[in-house]
Amino acid sequence: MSDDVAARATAVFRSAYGEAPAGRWAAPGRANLIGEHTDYNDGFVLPFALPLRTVVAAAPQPGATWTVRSELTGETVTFGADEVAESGRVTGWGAYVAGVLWALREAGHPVPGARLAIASDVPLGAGLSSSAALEAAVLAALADLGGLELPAARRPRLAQRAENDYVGAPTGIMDQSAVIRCRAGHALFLDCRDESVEHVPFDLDAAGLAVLVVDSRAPHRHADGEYAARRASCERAARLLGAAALRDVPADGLADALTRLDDQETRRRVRHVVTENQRVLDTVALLRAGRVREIGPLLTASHASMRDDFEITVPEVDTAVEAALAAGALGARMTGGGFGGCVLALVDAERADAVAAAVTAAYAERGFAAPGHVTVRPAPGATRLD
Ligand code: GAF
Repeated sequence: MSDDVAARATAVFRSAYGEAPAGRWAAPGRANLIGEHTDYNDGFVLPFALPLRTVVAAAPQPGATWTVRSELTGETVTFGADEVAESGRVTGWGAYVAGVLWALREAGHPVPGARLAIASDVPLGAGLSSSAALEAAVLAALADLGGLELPAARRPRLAQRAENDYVGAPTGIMDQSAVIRCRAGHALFLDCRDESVEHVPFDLDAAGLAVLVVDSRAPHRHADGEYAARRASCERAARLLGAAALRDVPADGLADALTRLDDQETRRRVRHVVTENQRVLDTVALLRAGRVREIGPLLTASHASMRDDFEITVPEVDTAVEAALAAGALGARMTGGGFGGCVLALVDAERADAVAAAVTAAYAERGFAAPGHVTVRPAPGATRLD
């Protein structure tokens, strides 16, 4: 599939510009194994890269002009120095490209003009970080074309600036870190406060396991506003508790912290973040010890916390989780920002098809549109292909 998407990017480039690209760069989508809405609380996350990728084919062009063709829409967007001098000037999918240019220039990097063509296997709007994949692939292409000194560890903040300050989505650092820094066969244990990472082995094959990713196909309902509201609520709670961030409330200090908050909703939000950080640490400890099968209950507990305390799930994702567990999944949870998106289920490899069928049947019973599903292994992060 990935070879295919790379070939498609070349074909789009050739048809747009009538020549071969100078190179191709790929960045994956991601799933988050555990640690949801902890990143902007300076906490812990544990994502892994998916074998679904966005590929950018690119070549330099003279002057400060950038031209981008998208396979998906068939559109070509062109912008110049003015559009990337000020945030928000380009809208739609082109904003993710212009945002990366803007962030690079804001950070003082000279970026050469370029022609780009984009093809992707990462589904849009499924909560698998298609936007971070686009940002990371464009960033990799521009950094190489411009000969920029830009170590991988510094790239996520640049891509996040594109998303936060150019596009205007107030996301944390997880998605950009995942798509840039993940390694095949591993999950990325990221401390979102100092961006230190540990590549934790996540060897599903050795354990006879599979991760089934179910696309809930639930329409995103007010996801942007609800995300911003959750973030604001966490930041307010941290202020009330006199903490720099909710990361600073330890699990054994939770009960005391809850007594110091003034309303039930804020207490639920704080309880989710504090317990979720601890679940990430517990999951990492099990993975380090090679006890992959045993992480299931932590995944399921994370889902319950997102459903009951953080209140970011919807009936479709709850149905998928319940059906997967009833069909024998070792654990299951929604992954990503919420209000739709995907569910991941940890299953015995030979049960993957049966679990997927059970979820599909439960959907039919509830009258939901049929879900999508795919089994995945942890894949590599952003890279130059050729
Ligand atoms: C979205 C955001 F982009 C991430 O930063 C993160 O907050 C996630 O939702 C929730 O864990 O993917």
